[in-house]
Formats: sequence, structure tokens, C-alpha cells
Amino acid sequence: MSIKPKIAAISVPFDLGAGRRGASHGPKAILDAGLLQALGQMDYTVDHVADIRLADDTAAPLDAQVDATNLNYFAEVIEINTRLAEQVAQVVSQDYFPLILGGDHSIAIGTLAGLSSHYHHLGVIWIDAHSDLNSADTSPSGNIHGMSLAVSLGIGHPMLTAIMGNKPKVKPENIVLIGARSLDEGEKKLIRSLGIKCFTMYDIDRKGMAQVMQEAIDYIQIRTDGVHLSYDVDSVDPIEAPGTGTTVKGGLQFREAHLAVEMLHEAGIVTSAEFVEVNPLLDDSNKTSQLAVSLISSFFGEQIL
Ligand code: HAR
Ligand code: MN
Ligand code: MN
Ligand code: MN
Repeated sequence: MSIKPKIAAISVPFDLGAGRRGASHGPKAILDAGLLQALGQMDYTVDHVADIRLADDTAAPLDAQVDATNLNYFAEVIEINTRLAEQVAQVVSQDYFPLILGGDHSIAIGTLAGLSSHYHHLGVIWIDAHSDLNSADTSPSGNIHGMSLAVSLGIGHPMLTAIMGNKPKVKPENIVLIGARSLDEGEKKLIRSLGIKCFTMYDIDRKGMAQVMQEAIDYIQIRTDGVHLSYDVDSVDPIEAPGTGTTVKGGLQFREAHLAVEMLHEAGIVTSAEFVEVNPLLDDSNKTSQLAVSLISSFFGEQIL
């Protein structure tokens, strides 16, 4: 990222993929915490191109038409992600750097679908306490934000995997998970059987974040034609990121969370990013939205000195 890209910010005020309401207020909270000013000070051109929303009258006919057992708000998740995928595909074709502000993590379905129109060997760096590799068969909750990476691999309900074309949007060998510490049994099996690269909190404790990130960067850059960063703020320890719906203790420390994105900036390999799961209704005096602004600023190259 030595030449500054023009950024297309896309807000996705959507929370029906999660078990608790409130992540729909995430984009506004991140903007109110000063995101555009921070990026402007760093001389980026940012066009806030869209707020992706459901059509006003969501009659949700899909729910009635198809078998969507254990897929909460199935029709709404399809609708929002179809819209988001089209918007992402459009800004990518206009040479923007897409910056998606969530919203719950189900929106990664649309982001990755849209990116797949442009990248044929898309890499994904998934920083998250979870792996979001469930399907309706394995999910303990039915919440689709716990399924978005599986859907992007082509695993899940055909109406989810068909968004923007019925093909996998990312290959298992092009994914790196970082920060995992809450994995369901079905997810563990999938990670092992597909050989997905996964740096758990154990690996981060053992090797340090700097080495983990270097290994992740080296691994992903040789095999991909673009890299998407999907940053779920629940990867960060709840002490620093209380404003999110599914906190898991034992997470990334403040500096580890920043070092990850600082190293990604330095590597210059990332071609799109999303920051998800900020829930202002659960936050403690905007701590988590401010953290998101700080992480995004570091990701775009803000330096301490
Ligand atoms: N694995 C659990 C489930 O599928 C919890 C998922 C929590 N979701 C997220 N995504 N915040 O990372 O229900
Ligand atoms: Mn707007
Ligand atoms: Mn997630
Ligand atoms: Mn998560």
C-alpha cells in the first residue's frame, strides 16, 4: 500500500445474523468515533459509497418457500448479502479499496461473494475468536454469523452458497484463521479435514503475534491474487472490546490486535477489508468503536512515530 488507494467505505447496518441485536448500530458508531477524519488526516480519499439495507417491506417469502431449519433470519441474510455482493463487485471494478463496516459477521458472505467477481485466488485473513465454519447441521445456535466462512467455501444451504454464482468464493488453502479460541466440534473437524491454516490463541501465546503474522503473510501471499482481511472485533480480549455480542475471554491484547494490522499494512498485500461485530448497545463508553477506528487507522498505515 505505498500508493494510497482510494477507499470505498460501505456501511452494513445489519444484525440479524447474530443472536443479539445491536451490531446494526456498529457502522454509525465507528463513523461517529471519527473514522473518516482519521483517514482524511492520513491523506486518503474516502468515498462513503453506500449503506446496505434490507428493502423496507421484508415480507420474507423465502422463509416459507424453502427448508431453512436452523438458519435464523435466512431470507434477510440472503437479501442483505446479495445487495452487498453487488456493491462490492461494483467498487472493486472501479479500482476502489473496499472497506466494509459491519454489522454482524454474516455479511462476510456478501463481501467475499462480491470480491470473487474480481479475484480468482482470493486469500482471506480471518481474525476472530471463532472460525464461523458452521452449517445448519453443526451450528449450536442457528445464527448465520457463525456460518459465513463455511458458506464462502461452498458449504451450507444452496441459496447462501449461490449468491453471486454457485461456486466457492475462497479455497480452504487460501484461508488463515488468527485468534481462534471458541470452536465448535463440527468446525474443528472441518479445519482439520480441509487443512485450513489456523493460528489459535495457543499459537499466539507460544510464538508471539509478530511471528504468527509473518507466517500468515508468507503463507498467503505466494498463493493468492488478492487478500481480504476479515476482522471480527471479538478476536480482541473483552477487556479492550466489551462492545460485541459474543465475547470470549483470553483474547488478543490491545497491542497484539494492532500489531497484526500494522504488519499487514507493512506487507502491502491486503486488497480489501471488513471490520465487524461492533455492538454499541453492549459497549462501555464507546471503547469498542474507538478501538475499531484505531485498528482501521493502523491498518491503513498510521504509525506511532
Ligand atoms: N460458534 C458459535 C455459533 O455458531 C458462535 C458464533 C459466534 N459468532 C460470531 N462470529 N461472533 O465470529 O453459534
Ligand atoms: Mn452514507
Ligand atoms: Mn466472526
Ligand atoms: Mn467472532
